Amino acid sequence: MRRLNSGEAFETFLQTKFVGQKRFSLEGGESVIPLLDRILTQAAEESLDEVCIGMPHRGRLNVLANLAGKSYGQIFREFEGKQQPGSVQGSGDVKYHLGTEGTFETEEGETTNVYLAANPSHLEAVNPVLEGIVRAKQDKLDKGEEFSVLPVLMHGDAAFAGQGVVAETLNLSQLRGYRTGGTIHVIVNNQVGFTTSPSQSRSSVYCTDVARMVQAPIFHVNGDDPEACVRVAQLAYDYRQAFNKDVVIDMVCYRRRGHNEGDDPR
Ligand SMILES: Cc1ncc(C[n+]2csc(CCOP(=O)(O)OP(=O)(O)O)c2C)c(N)n1
Repeated sequence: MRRLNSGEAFETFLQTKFVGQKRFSLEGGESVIPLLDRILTQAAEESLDEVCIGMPHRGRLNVLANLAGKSYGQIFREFEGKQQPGSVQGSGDVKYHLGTEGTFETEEGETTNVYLAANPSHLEAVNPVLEGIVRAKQDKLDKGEEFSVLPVLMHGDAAFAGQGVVAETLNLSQLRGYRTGGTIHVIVNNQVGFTTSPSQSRSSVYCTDVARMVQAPIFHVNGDDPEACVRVAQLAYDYRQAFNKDVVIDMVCYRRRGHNEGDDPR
């Protein structure tokens, strides 16, 4: 409840304070914040070494602020265009691409490290990069089959169905040379890709059908029911820990605004 409130308050604040500025809001899909909170809390309680997240632009600022421990001050400064002068991209767009490293803390004070990979605009390209980063971290820890670094990949519904690299990365997931002990995939399924409806962007029934190629369990959950989202997050986490295989959560929600805040939602 607390995470949901902070997630929502964060979006409302930015919408009021930085009118019309691009932020790729999470409005309509805020339940992903308590969903991720469950995964991170569980990881902290079970003393996993780290949770590594790869994600697209949508909801990124919210995840950075509410889960990855980046300060509000830093994010607002970036909104005001006062980011590092050394930044390669002069435009304010850099804020959706930057990664971070932080600490996640549970209500009881247990902690785990959180790593958010930097990503380019090219959707889903971060997937194999994140897996490689996780695999390298696991190899360095040298804990054998413990897989104590947990990869979490977030996706948009259109991108998950549309980008070939999703299938390529799933295909690597069980190979000795590449495996990372199971990735938790979270799809923020707002049922639109830019301006394209599902009926015009995929031939499969579900946006997650590509994950059936590795027989991953797929949970379809109502994003308007945060408690259900938290429950499937727990199930997905438990599945990953028990079987060390990929698992998918398809959180069906909506998008309140346009693709970004410069667009008319119509
Ligand atoms: C590889 C790639 N193709 C196209 C684009 C242009 N593009 C940016 S956002 C977007 C729609 C993505 O829709 P979805 O994955 O459902 O995420 P949403 O924005 O709805 O959260 C597209 C096509 C891109 N960024 N990367």
